[in-house]
Amino acid sequence: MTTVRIIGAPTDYGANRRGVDMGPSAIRYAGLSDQLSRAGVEPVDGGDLAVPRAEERDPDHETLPSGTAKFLRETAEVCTRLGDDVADSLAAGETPLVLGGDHSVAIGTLSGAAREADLGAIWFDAHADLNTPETSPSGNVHGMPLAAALGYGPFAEMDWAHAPRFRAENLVLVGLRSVDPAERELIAGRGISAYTMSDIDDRGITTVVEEAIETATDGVDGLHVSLDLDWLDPTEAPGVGTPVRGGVTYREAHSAMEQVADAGVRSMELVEVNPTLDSHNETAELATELAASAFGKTVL
Ligand code: HAR
Ligand code: MN
Ligand code: MN
Ligand code: MN
Repeated sequence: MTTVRIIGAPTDYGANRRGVDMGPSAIRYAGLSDQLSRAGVEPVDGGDLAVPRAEERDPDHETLPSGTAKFLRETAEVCTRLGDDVADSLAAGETPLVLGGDHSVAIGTLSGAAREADLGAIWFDAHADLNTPETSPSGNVHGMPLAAALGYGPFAEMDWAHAPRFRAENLVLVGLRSVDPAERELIAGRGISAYTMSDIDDRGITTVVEEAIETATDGVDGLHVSLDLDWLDPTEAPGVGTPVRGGVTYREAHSAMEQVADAGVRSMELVEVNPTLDSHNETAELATELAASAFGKTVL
């Protein structure tokens, strides 16, 4: 039986709106372990990483020669420990499931998951998360994890940020509807596969995800699934910090997760759940249901 190791990473360093640090509690409270058991995997909860509250940290954001990345030192510190935990879990034969926290935690997940294996990733997100400190409109690191993992811009000098065996050729973005100009250039210039919401409208979720799996898994050892809950339409997932209208439906999201379950998930993360913006914890509940689908839960 597959063991899924739950690793909480309760950060909100990477986002403007506070409260996403409560994501791991909200997701657990919504019944994650039960859902995973029903999916036929064995959940093991490793608890949360220690993450100092932002208020206790230096409010001076690290200014790099070429731009700003808020709380970059803190992000580096958490992601380094998270990367080690993810790598240890994989080495023990488990499937790590990281609970964010804001999407900057993906820097840690990817660096750990791509340490001993060639990694492909599908990024289910309204956003491209490809900004560098020099191109970011906000300075928020949750808009930068993919640029960090791939070593773009000033991240080239930051070894902690790299995912050593993860290449742009095996990255696929799915569900885009908010992309900054510099991100658009990187997608075109670095050969990153990307599907917008219009592609899903035109071709259907099944075809898009089928192609995404093919590209992400081509020639690699395993698949990472990064699920930013703002991928879904805000009517389904209101409890996220940066909602963008026009996202996927409840059923499209499940269908996509059922497809990745068939492909096999080596590591996964659920990020950007902000229970303070939610009603009755529904976004966390949705996250648990989608994780169960991704780990093979079926109706019959
Ligand atoms: N692209 C914008 C920025 O870099 C917004 C990032 C939005 N945040 C996320 N990422 N939730 O998926 O500031
Ligand atoms: Mn994101
Ligand atoms: Mn997003
Ligand atoms: Mn480098």
